[in-house]
Amino acid sequence: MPIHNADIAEVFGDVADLLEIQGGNPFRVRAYRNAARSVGEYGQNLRTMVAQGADLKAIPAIGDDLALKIREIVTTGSCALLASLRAQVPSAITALLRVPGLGPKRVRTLYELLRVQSLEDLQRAAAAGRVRKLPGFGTRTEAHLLANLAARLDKSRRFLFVEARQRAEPLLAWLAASPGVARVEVAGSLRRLLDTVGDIDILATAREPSAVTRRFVGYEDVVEALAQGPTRASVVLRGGLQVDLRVVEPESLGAALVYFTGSKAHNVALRRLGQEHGLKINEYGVFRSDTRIAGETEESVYASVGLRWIPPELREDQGEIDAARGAALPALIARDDLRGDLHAHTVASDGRASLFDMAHAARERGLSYLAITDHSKRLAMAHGLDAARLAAQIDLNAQLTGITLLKGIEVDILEDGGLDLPDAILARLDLVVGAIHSHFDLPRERQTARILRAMDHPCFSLLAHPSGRLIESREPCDFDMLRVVRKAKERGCFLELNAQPERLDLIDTACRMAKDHGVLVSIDSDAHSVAELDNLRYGVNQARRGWLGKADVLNTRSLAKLRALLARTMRTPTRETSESQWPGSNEPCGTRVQQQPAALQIRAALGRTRYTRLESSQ
Ligand code: DGT
Ligand code: CA
Ligand code: CA
Repeated sequence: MPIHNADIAEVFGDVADLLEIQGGNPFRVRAYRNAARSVGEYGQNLRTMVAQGADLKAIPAIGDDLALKIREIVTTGSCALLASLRAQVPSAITALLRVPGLGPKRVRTLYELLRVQSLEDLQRAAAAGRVRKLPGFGTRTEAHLLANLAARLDKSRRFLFVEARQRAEPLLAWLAASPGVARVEVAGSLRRLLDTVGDIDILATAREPSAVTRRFVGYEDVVEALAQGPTRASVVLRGGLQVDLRVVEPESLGAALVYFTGSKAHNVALRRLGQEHGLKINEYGVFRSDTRIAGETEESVYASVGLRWIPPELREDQGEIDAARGAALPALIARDDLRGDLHAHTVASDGRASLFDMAHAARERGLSYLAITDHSKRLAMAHGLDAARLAAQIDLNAQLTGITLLKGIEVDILEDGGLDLPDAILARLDLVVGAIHSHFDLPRERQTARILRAMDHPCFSLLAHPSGRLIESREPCDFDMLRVVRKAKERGCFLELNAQPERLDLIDTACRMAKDHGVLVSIDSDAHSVAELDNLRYGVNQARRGWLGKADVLNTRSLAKLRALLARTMRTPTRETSESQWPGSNEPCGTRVQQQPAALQIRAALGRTRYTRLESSQ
């Protein structure tokens, strides 16, 4: 079976997981993780590159050893290292890593101390109260695990949009190349650009339908044909994703597309509207008595009940039908509307490309500004940022044409809502991106208070990946989104829609809440490599699901307008400002920064009252 980039990425990811479970060298683990990511996002087909003898080391994060591994996987279809790791660690154990709340370290503890090897083992152990006694676990973690496991064991797996899209594209091309095929269209959640996809739905029209279903089950990636008939078939692809194909009559294509695009809730609402018009709407067409009055195109189906065509992203029965009747559908944002990106990393923190390379790549992608927002975590860097790095950014701006770099930071929001860097540094930046990277499981009241307090900081510009969720692997934090949106409105700051495919955070409904409150959303790549700048389009997908138009998005603004908006979020901290002010924040930074780590400084500077307020609000 031919190997795709995604397969190689999966092998490297599995190697990293297994090495980490075994307590392997963290650098080696990281090398495999980076390689997995890099290969997964690489634009060219590695199988072809190997066949052509191309230099695999041109791929970011791939050195000699990993290049050999890629060659091995492509030519033999397997990886000896992975096989030997698997022989040492029970295979079901990797499934444990996908349980929210379990990382390699905890999985290792579970395996070593309780011999837990599968989801079922874990459920038994947790139900018997044995998990809470392990080091690093507790009653609360155990309860979380039980809840997550129950959800996981009865719900079939969902796939990231990006993976489903990657698997679907070559399959669609394969079907489109079938003799006698006229149209091939994707439907279902994939067409609605949902962040996760349960299965792929495809519709086709063809002269000879059974020839298409035959060709479909013969696709190179099919591992199992679940059903095959003259007009429909279902298969499972390598990787476990199911695909349903239906071949329909051309005069029904529009009706079938509406039906199989869904969502179910949208269809139900549409059918009800049809009934009010004395019409029957199904996957074959729109009928009055037994006469077909529409169905060849989607437009004709919607028009039959007095509606404009509704973009698939909006078909969730969330008011889109009323909007389509009143000509009030939003003009949705498109990728080309974005003029810049306000969240990106470089080698100065955990990014993999230089400042220069990121700037060039952003310009190549049609962006006119890019905010460099490396992490605050390594405190030594705070000083680097202060001097060398800011200087480098300014120098680079002088050399660059066609793109402007903005000085930013991704600063950790500490457990108490303080920011992980001294105010004096923050106040010198163009924007401050605040993010939660720890204490994801605070109780709702405390989590909300923590975020609100961070946003109250006079230099706070943008709340990055607000919920902290990682799709299928970390649950969102529990906090009051409405209060956060209102705070953003009050402070004039912004919410991010992080475009990493496993984040897509804000979720669609939160985007809409922001829009309804007049809070601008920033669609950011959070790129850690040049290739990840292309994540922006996944963010745009999600924004469209959230009803956002060009005007609702911060980074559709020109640089001048953006600067003006950002400047308003950067108030010079002074002791006098009330509520949102930190004690001690108007100290000049110079000498103090050198004396002690920033976090200590901030903690020392924090007033006792604030702690009291946070605790008492619980
Ligand atoms: P997924 O696959 O879970 O990500 O979500 P969908 O929306 O792709 O759902 P799927 O694959 O089960 O079905 C595709 C579309 O077909 C769905 O969005 C609406 C339509 N559909 C499926 N079953 C029914 C049904 O029982 N009633 C109606 N009205 N529509 C259905
Ligand atoms: Ca589906
Ligand atoms: Ca389906």
